[in-house]
Amino acid sequence: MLRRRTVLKGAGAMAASLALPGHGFAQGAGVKIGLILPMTGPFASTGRQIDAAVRLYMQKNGAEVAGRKVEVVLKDDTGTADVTRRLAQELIVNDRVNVIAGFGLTPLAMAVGPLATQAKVPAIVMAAATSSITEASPFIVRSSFTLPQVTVPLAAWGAENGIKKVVTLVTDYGPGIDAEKAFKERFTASGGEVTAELRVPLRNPDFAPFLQRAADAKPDAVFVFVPSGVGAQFMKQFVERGLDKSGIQLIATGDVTDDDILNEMGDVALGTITTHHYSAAHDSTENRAFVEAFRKANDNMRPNFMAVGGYDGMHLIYEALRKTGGGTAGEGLVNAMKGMAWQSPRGPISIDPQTRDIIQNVYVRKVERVDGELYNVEFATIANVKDPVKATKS
Ligand code: VNL
Repeated sequence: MLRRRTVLKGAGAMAASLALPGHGFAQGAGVKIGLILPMTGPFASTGRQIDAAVRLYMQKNGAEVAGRKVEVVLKDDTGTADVTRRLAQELIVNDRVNVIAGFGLTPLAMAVGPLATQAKVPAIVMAAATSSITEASPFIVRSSFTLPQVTVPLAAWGAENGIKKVVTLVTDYGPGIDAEKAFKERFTASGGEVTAELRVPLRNPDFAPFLQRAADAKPDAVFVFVPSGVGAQFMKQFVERGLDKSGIQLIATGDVTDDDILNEMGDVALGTITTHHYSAAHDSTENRAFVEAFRKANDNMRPNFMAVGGYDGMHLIYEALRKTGGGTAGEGLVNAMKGMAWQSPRGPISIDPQTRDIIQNVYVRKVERVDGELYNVEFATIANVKDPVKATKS
């Protein structure tokens, strides 16, 4: 009750402040972007990657667009939805930001939907990947990906490559449930069978009991989704339970073999088949330049899929501002983003004008050792994939 009252009061204050003349239109005034990320807590690697990518984008493209200075205000939500909501509200009402961006996990993105709608402030989702997020507000535009988008191609690959029985093992919240559903639907449509569906808690996960159940079911493969950063612990327990020697194949979304932690996993990760929209090993001129500049600016850190979501999110904001001639009215910016298409380090991408979600290539990859380091090496491409959940609905 108390919390509800606070939010309502905040919304009132927001409406009042937005009614002030000149909001966002003062000639020569700066454009402010409120960047809300988990910079501490269990998902800090996501914050670190996106923050670094945002800074790199500005370093390469300048801190000015359409004659206006761009200023990023970074806030740490620690990965807690209540904090994300409070920070978004403060940024909109007190700092008068023109855009909010970031959102490391689904509950954090969901928490700002109503605020974005009330304040008419674009919210660029650079990380979170549950399909339904873009439906939480007409002001949400996504530069990351959706779990169904990257999972369906893996289910198809498995069915075409001799895998008949699968146990699914996912983190028990939005993106994991999306992945579980998408995998089962596509895999069973091709005659495959999902013999068990296991869900592991998001907070302090212990994979051991679930891995034991997966081993006991003796499937051809285990399909796994865990969020970025958690894959190393998963892989360690996979080995401890002896699953690497059980003949059960590991297939996963690229969140598991995250470029940020892949090298730490060691040889056990070799041969893992995954599908995803970005690999640091993606072979293109744009990506080689991106990886090199990112490493150089960040103590040799390798960019992962979170980084590319942040980098492309900044491109969306910059190009939308260029199209509006520096205008920062929320509707104008979102309209300018709809249908935008460009070459990302991940390959060609665009924003679906109907759903405000990203359309992109999904790659099938295998973990290999290249020049002494582990990489997700792409070997097949499924071009221009839309989020399949919303594609079916519309
Ligand atoms: C989410 C999806 C988060 C995929 C992730 O890492 C990820 C999410 C933090 O929507 O919460 O890899």
